[in-house]
This record gives sequence, C-alpha cells and structure tokens, in this order.
Amino acid sequence: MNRERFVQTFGTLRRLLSNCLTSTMNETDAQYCTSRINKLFAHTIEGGKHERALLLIGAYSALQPASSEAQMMRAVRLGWTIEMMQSHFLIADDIVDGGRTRRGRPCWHTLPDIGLGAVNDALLLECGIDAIVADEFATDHRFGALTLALQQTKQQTVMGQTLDNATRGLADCTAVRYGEIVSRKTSHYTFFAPVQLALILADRLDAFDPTRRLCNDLGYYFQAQDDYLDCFGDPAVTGKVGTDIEEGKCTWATFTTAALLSNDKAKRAEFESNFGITDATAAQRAKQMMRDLNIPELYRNFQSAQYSKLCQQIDAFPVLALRPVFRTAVDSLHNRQK
Ligand code: DMA
Ligand code: MG
Ligand code: MG
Ligand code: MG
Repeated sequence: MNRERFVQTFGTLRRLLSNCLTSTMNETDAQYCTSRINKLFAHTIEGGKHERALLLIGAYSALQPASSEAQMMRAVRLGWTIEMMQSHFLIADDIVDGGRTRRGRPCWHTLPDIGLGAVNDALLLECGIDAIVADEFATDHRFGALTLALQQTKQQTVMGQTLDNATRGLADCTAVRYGEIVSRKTSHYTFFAPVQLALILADRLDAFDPTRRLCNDLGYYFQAQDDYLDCFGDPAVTGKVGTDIEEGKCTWATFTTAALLSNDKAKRAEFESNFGITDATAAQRAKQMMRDLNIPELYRNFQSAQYSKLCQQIDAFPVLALRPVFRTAVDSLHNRQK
C-alpha cells in the first residue's frame, strides 16, 4: 500500500474513532468533541510523512504477502495508531522544547484558541490509540501482545523524553548520554514499534530481538539527521525552526562539538556562553563555531559510514522478507533534508 492509498483510509478511521470516544454522549456534546477531534487530526496528523505507518504496513505485507483486504485493513488501523502516537508525542515535545513550527505550520499549542488545551489533546490522542486497538482486537488472540507492545512503546518514549528534558548544557553532551536518550525517545517508537506490531500481526514474535537491534541503529541514524537538520537544515524544507542550540540539548551535533572542544578551555567557554540561552545572536555564534569545527563535514562522513553499516546489517538480517522493507526505509532516509 502506498502513501496515497493509506491517506485515503483516514476519513473512515477518524469517524470510527469519534464514534468510539463519543458514543455515550448526548448529541450536542458528541458534536463538539467530534469537531475538536476533526480539527486536531487535520492540524497534527494530516500532512505528515506517515513513514512509521508505512513501515508497519510494508513490514506486514512482506511478512504476509497473501493477506486478505480485511487483514490489510487491520494493519492500516494499527498504522494509524502509530501516527496518533507520533502526534501525541510531538504536541508535548513542542510544548517542552519551545517549538513554534512543525510541518510548515504553527505548532498546535501556539494556536490562539488552543494554548495549553493542547495538553489534553495530546492525552485525547493517546486514548484514541487504545480505543482503536480495543475496537479492532479486543477478542483477538493478539490483543495482549499488541497492548503490551504499545504500552512499552509509550513508556520507552516518555522515559527517553524525560532524559532528554533533564539534559542541559555542554557538560551533559556526551556520546554515551546521547545513545541512552535516542534508543528510548526515537528508535523505539519510530522503527521498532511499527515493525514489532507487524510481527505480532503476522504471529512472528520470535523475531523481536534482531529487529530491536537493527531498529536501534536505524533510530540513531535518523535522530542524528534530525539533530543536524535542527542546526543546519533549511526551515523552509524541514517545516520546523530548530531550538536545540537555544535549549542546550544533547544532540549528535552538540556532543560531537563538546568532544572536539574538550582540550580547548577558551573555545569551550566561548561555546558554552552561547549555548542554552534563548538569544538569536548567541545561537548564530554557536552555529558558526560548529561550522569552524567542521561539524557539517563530520556529519556527511558519519552519514555515509552509518548508511553503509546499516545496509550491511540489513543484508544479514535473519528474517529475509523484511530485508527489502528495511532497505526501503534506510534509502528514504539517506541524505534527507527534512
Ligand atoms: C523528538 O525529538 C522525540 C519525540 C519523542 C517527539 P526532537 O525534539 O528532536 O524532535 P523535533 O526535532 O521534531 O522537535
Ligand atoms: Mg522537539
Ligand atoms: Mg524534544
Ligand atoms: Mg529535533
């Protein structure tokens, strides 16, 4: 199933979800909640790349090539739950990170009639995930495994975000710290969960461990790109204005900078005085120092080395049917500008 067909299933999904969430309400209340859900979905879910859902669907099709239309639709529904989870985390992430734009639009919480009501909308999306899974799978033998996988995904991501939020300033920017954050906040929900849900649907629980290892590395590659683009990408292309330098985050770009400055006290102090403060001139200066340290070139080298390494891992992946799926995923990431 391609992106276009997946997007076409959105209206039915949204109606199903509104019905699930408003079924016990009177008509007026149900109408209000449905219009809130429609507006929330239109702003925070539509217009995304839907890469996570497409990974799930691609993995499921590869594992069960003879699946019926009804079986595919179940994979599609699960795909939408992953997309809802993504929007759920991004709404909260943008509030915490001081994000202003996403996907070329203002962040949900910055809309004048939304504000901190966005917190409840993030929770609404989370309820929606559980509602869809229950509606579709409550009597299915895979309900327990699916529910557990989703619960673990939420937990890993929230704990990754907890570590990310606790990390401030150059002393916290280390490769080890970064690895701890990224495997939780990004790899799990972006790569492992979609494939894990497909494995559960296909009754292939035996393949979790190698999948987790490969997905961890894919997530590292993906987040390092996200971090680089935060500093040096074009906001007109990425659809978001970066805040990592102003927020003093531990990212691929900043832990690499910290390592390069470890023996240069004066430069380190200068970088630190421009890092972690909300000041456009300071952020510009910090980024210029990063350019002078050749961070862009180091990034290009890292990216091509990591791409080759991932391709080798994929070529040795034990579930043969999934190799082309991972290959498509890594190829679509390589040299990405958004
Ligand atoms: C995002 O990390 C992680 C989650 C779980 C949403 P980030 O803050 O780097 O993301 P973005 O650059 O999209 O704000
Ligand atoms: Mg963010
Ligand atoms: Mg963040
Ligand atoms: Mg980022």
